[in-house]
Amino acid sequence: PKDDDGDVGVAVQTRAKTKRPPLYKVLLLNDDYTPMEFVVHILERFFGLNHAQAFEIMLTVHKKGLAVVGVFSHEIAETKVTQVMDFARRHQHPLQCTMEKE
Ligand code: TYC
Repeated sequence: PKDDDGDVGVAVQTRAKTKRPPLYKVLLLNDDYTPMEFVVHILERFFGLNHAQAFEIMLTVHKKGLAVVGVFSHEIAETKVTQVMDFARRHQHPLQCTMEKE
């Protein structure tokens, strides 16, 4: 149709927003009962850390109360939390692992 309304057309180019999926921090919490070696084992087994890295993060949790173990997509973070919580429960340790949006 003919554009005779007298307005001044302005073509607005908008940038296509490329939405990155939100990331989630997986946190390990300290407690007084879970053995240090058990925590180190979990960090090696479920987070692919070498022994030195695992020991370092375990000590950080022990001293500071918690630490970020890794940052993942929602689905991967949920899987890690479930794996840690199931493994801890099976061994009757009170270890707590949670996730939070970054
Ligand atoms: N505080 C525990 C102890 O002294 C060790 C520990 C470290 C427990 C990290 C939990 O996420 C944890 N045996």
